[in-house]
Amino acid sequence: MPTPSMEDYIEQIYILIEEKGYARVSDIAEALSVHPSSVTKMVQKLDKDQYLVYEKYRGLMLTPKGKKTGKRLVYRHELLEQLLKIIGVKDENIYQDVEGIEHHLSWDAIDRIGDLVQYFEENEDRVEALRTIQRQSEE
Ligand SMILES: [Mn+2]
Repeated sequence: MPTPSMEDYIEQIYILIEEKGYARVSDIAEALSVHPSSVTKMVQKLDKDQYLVYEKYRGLMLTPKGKKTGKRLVYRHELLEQLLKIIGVKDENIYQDVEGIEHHLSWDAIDRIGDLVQYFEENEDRVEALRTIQRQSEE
């Protein structure tokens, strides 16, 4: 199992490759606000654990294992953003809150949250009922 820090790197590398077709050490460092030397170190570890293949002058490529993991991590992040949005968390708090919780939930919990998001999305009245409770508790 990847550590929280490894998860952040895999997630970010996956996003960069999806968006630009490649992920350079400098881009990863910028996206994660870390020093390039930390990226190089982590990339070597991810290579050793077979999430990616890293060649100094050719860049890096995710392995099938790395792609599968990256895809799941991006899904998890997006699902948690959806959840926080549905339950009425302010937009300005959503990203940081998700970054804070995403590594600490089991995949079982993620699947159940997936059900909950679906429950609300299937019927707008359910979201409205929640908003009614929220308005009451704000009084
Ligand atoms: Mn994230």
